[in-house]
Amino acid sequence: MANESLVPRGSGPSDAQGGDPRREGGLATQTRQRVARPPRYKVLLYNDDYTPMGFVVSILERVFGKGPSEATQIMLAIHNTGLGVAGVYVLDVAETKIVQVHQAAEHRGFPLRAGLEKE
Ligand code: TYC
Repeated sequence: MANESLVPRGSGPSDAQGGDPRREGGLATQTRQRVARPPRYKVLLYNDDYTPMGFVVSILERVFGKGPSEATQIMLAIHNTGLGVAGVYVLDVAETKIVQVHQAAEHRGFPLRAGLEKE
């Protein structure tokens, strides 16, 4: 019991080298903890000639949680360069955001498109 740490592996300084050998009965059992870092994906928005700027700003605010100023900057960057990054997420979240963009755009009859790119 006294030998059990409440600190999760990977969060203490000694875990960087795989655990304190003094806690392993004298055996130098240095195992490296694998910390899973799921891949992340950029959600891209593409420019088109018909979707109103205000609609793209509102999508960036409502779907991607941007404030009005950042949303406007991203929209203008897309307008000027052809595409831009709306946010970066794990795959299932990124896919859900893309569906939300396409549903909202289709509902209003706008051709706005979104896509994915691995970070
Ligand atoms: N180019 C559009 C316009 O001039 C605005 C726009 C910006 C459309 C970003 C799509 O992802 C987009 N009304």
